[in-house]
Formats: sequence, C-alpha cells, structure tokens
Amino acid sequence: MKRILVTGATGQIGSELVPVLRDKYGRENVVAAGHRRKPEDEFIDAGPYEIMDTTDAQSISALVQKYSIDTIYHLAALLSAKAEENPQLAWDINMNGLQTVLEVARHHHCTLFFPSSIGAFGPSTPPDNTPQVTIQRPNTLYGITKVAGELLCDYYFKKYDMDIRGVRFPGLISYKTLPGGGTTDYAVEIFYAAVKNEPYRCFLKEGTRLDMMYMPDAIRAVIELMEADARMLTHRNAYNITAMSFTPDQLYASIQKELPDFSMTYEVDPIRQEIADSWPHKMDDSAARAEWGWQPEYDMEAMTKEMIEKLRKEGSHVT
Ligand code: AKB
Repeated sequence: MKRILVTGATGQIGSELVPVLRDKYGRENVVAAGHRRKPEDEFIDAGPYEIMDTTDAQSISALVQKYSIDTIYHLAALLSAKAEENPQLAWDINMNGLQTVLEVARHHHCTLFFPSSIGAFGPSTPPDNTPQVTIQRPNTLYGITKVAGELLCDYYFKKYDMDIRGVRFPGLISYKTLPGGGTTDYAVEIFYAAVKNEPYRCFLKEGTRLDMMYMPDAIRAVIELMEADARMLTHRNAYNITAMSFTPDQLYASIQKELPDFSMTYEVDPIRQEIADSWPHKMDDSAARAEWGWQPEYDMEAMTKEMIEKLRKEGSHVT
C-alpha cells in the first residue's frame, strides 16, 4: 500500500485530491500537509493533517520519516496573479519549495507528482493546438517557475533515476474550494455569483479564449498518470491536458441557459488580461492520450450543469 504526502493539501486541487486518495489508499496512508494553522474540520477528522513549510527540508524530511512516505504530490504553489503581486515570494514557494521537495524525495526514494500549467507557455508559443513540445518563453514569474520546474523534474528523473510525473493543467473549475489568485479564477467565481443570483463582473475581456477543465477530470488525470506504466511515459514532465476551451462570453451564455436571469458585465483587470493573452487558447493533448490514455469526460455544458447543481446543494459553502 502506498504512503502518500500531499503538500498544499488545503488548496483548490489538494482539497479534492486528498479525499479521493484516501478512498483509494486508506485514510491513514494519506497525509495532508498545509500551511494553515487551522484547517477545515474535515481535514482534521478525515485523516492525518500536518502543518508544513515547503521550503524547510528538515520538517518535510521529518514528516516523510514519521509516516514512511513513498509518494509525494507536491501541490503547494502561488498562482499566476498572486505571483505577479509578489514575485520574490512566488520564487521562494514555487521554485525553492520544489527543489527542497525534490531533494527530500531523492533522499527518501519517493515518487513525485508536480503540477505544471498552461502558464508554462508564453506569448511566442503557438496559441492554437499548442504542441506538447514547443517554444516556452513565459513572461510571468509563475510561468518561469513552471518551466523551470518541468526542467528540474526532468533533470532529477535523468540524473537520479527518480519517478517524477506531471501535467500542464489548464484553468480548473470546482465547487469545493475557491482558487486563490489565478488568472482563470473568473471561470469559478462566475458560478458562485450566478447561484447567489448576483451579477458578475468579469476581469477578463470578451473573447479571451483559454483551456479549462472540471475538477473531477483533473483529479482523475493525476491518478491515472501516477498509475500509468512507467515504460509508456516519454513526456513525463509535463503532459499537456485539456478538456474544453472557451471564452467568458461563451461560459456566460452556457450559464444563462440554466439561469436566464443571470447577468455579467466586464471590468478588465489589465494585469490578469495580459497574463491570459500570453497563454494558449487550446493545447494539443495527444501525447497524454497516446501515452497513458488521457480522456476528459466533461465539456462546458456538462460542467456548467453540475457546477450549478452542486453549488446549490452545498449552499453553505457559497460565501
Ligand atoms: C492560474 O490561473 O494561475 C492557474 C493556472 C492556469 O495555472 N489556474
């Protein structure tokens, strides 16, 4: 049985990945680690929870030893817009944090999952049908840490023969935990407003096309990649994966089909708009499909219906 450590466990991906891993591998075998002093009760009740600083090798090492960890899902990171607000902190968490975790993983012979992002591409990358292997010259600090992270993971794989795997996530849409400080966050916030019958002011302009994915597909992708036969993996760090590609106006129209009274206007945030304009419209994820069978289940319509239904049910989570 695997013994797993998840960093950034209280974040948007972690809060959904941890319960799925616990169902699969047993609650005591999955340690959730976050930086919050007081996590949600469900973390404390549902299995081991630890407070951890991802740049502190000794404390991570101590946790790995305490729980005999053999696999690390390293999710702790600052997202794109937050990283532009504080580039020094973003470098420290995203880059020094990854390098620290890689060293701990090397020392303790752990397998590692590292999430990259569409942010690893930049304005000179072909935006349509963005190839798996292409030019990557991002002009955001977040993107720089993601490309460097991909390369560092490749380096550790080749030099130290470590099992490290990763994907380039598009914008992720989920109803359990809000993302914090990303450029694609509008595609989550819009649902919270719609369900509360409030108008939404979108910070990206009409026509801004980006890759997106509903969280259940994202969680399944992580698990399928980590379970894939290592001999099939050529592009380990990291695979393009996508599920849908839409603009704010298309998402607005899709929500209006379910909630005809919902209204949206635009109030463009120039910083996030510039980031979005430098990212792909639609990635080519054929390498992931060919090498480990990646296949999304949700398109924009199916995701819209389920987001509205779930947020209505989970009314208490809507803040
Ligand atoms: C962000 O917007 O920063 C993230 C991402 C696409 O990596 N959601």
